[in-house]
Amino acid sequence: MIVVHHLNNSRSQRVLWLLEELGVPYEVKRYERDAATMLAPASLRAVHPLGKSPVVTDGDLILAESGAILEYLAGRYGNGRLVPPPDTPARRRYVYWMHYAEGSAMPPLLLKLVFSRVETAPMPFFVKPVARAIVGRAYSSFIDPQIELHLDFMEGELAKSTWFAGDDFTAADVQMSFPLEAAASRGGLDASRPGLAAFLDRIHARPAYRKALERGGPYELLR
Ligand SMILES: N[C@@H](CCC(=O)N[C@@H](CS)C(=O)NCC(=O)O)C(=O)O
Repeated sequence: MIVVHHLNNSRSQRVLWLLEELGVPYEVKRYERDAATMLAPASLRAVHPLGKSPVVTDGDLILAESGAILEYLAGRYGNGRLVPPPDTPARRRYVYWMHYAEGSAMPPLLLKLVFSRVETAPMPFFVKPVARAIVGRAYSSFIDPQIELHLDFMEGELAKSTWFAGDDFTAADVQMSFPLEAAASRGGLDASRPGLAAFLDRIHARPAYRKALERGGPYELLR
């Protein structure tokens, strides 16, 4: 039996979603973030040394890293579904977006999260203005322009086809959902980018997405 080690409000939500799309049975083992640090509990390190989510176990296999997990599950259980045929333009786009989601789209969104925590962290009152100035500079000189650059790029790409790899929904759309949901939560993604907003509306309406929310519990991305 596949076990998804699921941390609340995290990337493992998209693993549940993919499994619902594939109609494959699975168990969910839940882990709760520490309320102060937002880190995963130490018990997740007993499953995988990094102690990050998602981790999936399937028999003797222990697999981390969401892109690798989605590739494994779609390849092993998909019978050709949700992955474009090899050596096609759609497959090349599929591979690109599978890597782009965590390799390029997430880093500036993660920086935004980290710097926003610095801004609100408890500190002596005389340090606060300095901290705010440093955070503001990081936002304006790098983080916000990078997020805008990526959002514009993704908006342009989604103007070419309904889904990221082409006209068919694939596991790459599942992988891309997390940076876009994170951008909607903390990166300024709104209706001014209609292609991306419509993508989010489309995925949120999918029955498998909704079923995965029922299995995973409340899902509210960190801001
Ligand atoms: N690139 C990894 C990132 C894994 C990751 O950082 N997961 C976050 C949840 S969204 C986590 O476990 N955070 C808690 C922690 O670092 O303790 C992936 O896509 O699986």
